Amino acid sequence: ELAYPDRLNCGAELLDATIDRFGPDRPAFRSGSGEVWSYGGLRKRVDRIAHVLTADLGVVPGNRVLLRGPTGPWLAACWLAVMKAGAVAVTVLAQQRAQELATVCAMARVQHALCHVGVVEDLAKAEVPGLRITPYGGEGSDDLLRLAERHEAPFRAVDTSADDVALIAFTSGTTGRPKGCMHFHRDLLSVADTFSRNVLRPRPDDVFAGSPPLGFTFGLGGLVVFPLRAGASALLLDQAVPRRLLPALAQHRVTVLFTAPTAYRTMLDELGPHDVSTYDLSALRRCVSAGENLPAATWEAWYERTGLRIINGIGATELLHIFISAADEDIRPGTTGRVVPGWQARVVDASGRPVADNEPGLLAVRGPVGCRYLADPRQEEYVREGWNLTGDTYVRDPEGYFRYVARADDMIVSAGYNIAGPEVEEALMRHPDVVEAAVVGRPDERRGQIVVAYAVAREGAAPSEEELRAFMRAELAPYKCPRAFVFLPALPRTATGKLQRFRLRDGGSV
Ligand code: 3SK
Repeated sequence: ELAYPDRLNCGAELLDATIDRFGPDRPAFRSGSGEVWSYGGLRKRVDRIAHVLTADLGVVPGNRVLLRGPTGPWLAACWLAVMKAGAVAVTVLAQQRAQELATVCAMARVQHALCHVGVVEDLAKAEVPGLRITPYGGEGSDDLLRLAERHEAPFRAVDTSADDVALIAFTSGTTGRPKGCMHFHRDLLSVADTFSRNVLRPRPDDVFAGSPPLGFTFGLGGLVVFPLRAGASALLLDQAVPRRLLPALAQHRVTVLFTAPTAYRTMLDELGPHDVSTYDLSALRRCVSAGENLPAATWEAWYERTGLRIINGIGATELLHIFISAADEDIRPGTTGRVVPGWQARVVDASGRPVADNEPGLLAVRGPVGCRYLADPRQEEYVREGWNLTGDTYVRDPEGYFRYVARADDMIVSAGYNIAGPEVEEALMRHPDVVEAAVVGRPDERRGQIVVAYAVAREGAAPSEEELRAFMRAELAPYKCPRAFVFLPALPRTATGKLQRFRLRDGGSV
C-alpha cells in the first residue's frame, strides 16, 4: 500500500525533496548538446518559471497550461514549474497540428500555453479563444526565459492536495479519437513508487534516456519522474530517433533505456551482424520496452547482440505508466511478465467475470492510478466495477505471467477461427526480409473475414508474395496464414509510435 500525505505537490517532491536527500550538486538533466543542469540549477530555473506563471501571467492553481516543445531540459523545467505552481499541465506532442491542438485546448479548457518558438506557429494557427501563448527558446522580450531572468527568489510550491489534478494527458489511442486522462499529484509519484522502484530499482548514479517524448506519459515517467524520484539524471534528446539513440547511449554512458519494440529492431539493424564494438553499451543495465507488444524474436535478437535482457511492460495513458512488466530474474521472453507490485491484474470475460488460467480474455487492472477521462462517455466502457479494461486481450498462466494476444478489437474471425493479428505479425517478421508487419481482417463474403498482411521490406530487399506465402505456411497453421500481402514503404502509426491497424482495415488511407 502506498501512503501519501493529504497535502502533496509532486513538483516539490520530485525536486525539493530530492535535493533535501541528495544535495543540489548532482546532475539532473543533460541535453544532447552536452549541457548539464545540476539539481540546484534545475530548481533555480523551475522556480523562476513558476514565478513568471503566477506573478506575470496570473496563473492560479487549477488553471490548465498547455506545454509544447521538443524533448529537452527546458520542457521538463516548464512541467515542473507548472506542478509547483499548482496548475494543471496539459501535455501534447510537438508534432500535433493546428486542428488537433484546437481540439485538445477546447476539451481541456486550456488558458495558457508555454510553447517552444520552433513550434509556435501551429499553435497560433489553432486560434484558441482566450489562449495566452508564452513562447520559450527565442530572442523576444516576451520570451519565457527572458521573463524568468527577472525573478531571483526561490518559489515555494503551492500547497496542493494529493488528489488535485496535476496532469491531463491526451491519448488518441489507436482509434484516432482523442481522450484526455486526468492524473493527480499522487499518481505521478505512485508510478515511480511501483514500477520504477520495484522493477528498475534505480540508483542515484543512473543515467536515463530514451525515445518517447515528454508529451507521452511513457516518456514523462521514464525520463523525468523516475530519474528525479531516485536522485538520478536523464539525458533529454530532442531527436531521439532510433538511429541517433545508439551513439547517444554510448557517448553519455546511459544506464537505463526507455524505448519501443520498433526502435530495438532499428538499433539491431544499425548494430549490424558483425561489428559489436562500434557502440560501447557497457554502461547500460536496464532496457525497457513498452508502447507495443514486444515479439519474442526481438527480445532474443537484442539479448544475443548486447547480452541485455529487455524489460517488457504494458502501460496506458489512462493508468499513467507500466502496470505489468517483466523484471530481471523473472523475464520470460514472449510474455509481458507479472503484475507490478502495488497493482492487481486479471483476465475477464465480457461480463467482467475472471476466466480460467490459460484462457484468453480481457485484461482488467486496478491499482494506485485509475482512468479518469475528461467528460467522455467512454469512461463507462473503460472502468467497470473498479477495474480498468485496457482493451487488450491477454492470457494469464498459472504462474502469474501475462501473455499478450491482441488488442481486443484486433482479433480476426475467419471461417469461425479466432486469429490474433499480432501472432501472425510476429511470424511474418521472422522472415529475414521483413522489418515491420501489420495484419488485419478484411470483410469477406465466404469466410466473414480474411487475413491480410501489410509488410515493410528490408531496405534493398523485395521478397515476392509467393515466397512470403510459402514462408508463412511453414510457420503457422493454414487458417492463420494471410490470404493477401500488401507491401508498404511504412506502416501507419500514431505520433507515439503505435500501429494504427484501423487505417489499414478502413482500406488504406495510409
Ligand atoms: O501507452 C502505452 O503503451 C504506455 C506504455 C508505458 C507507459 C505509458 C504508456 C502510456
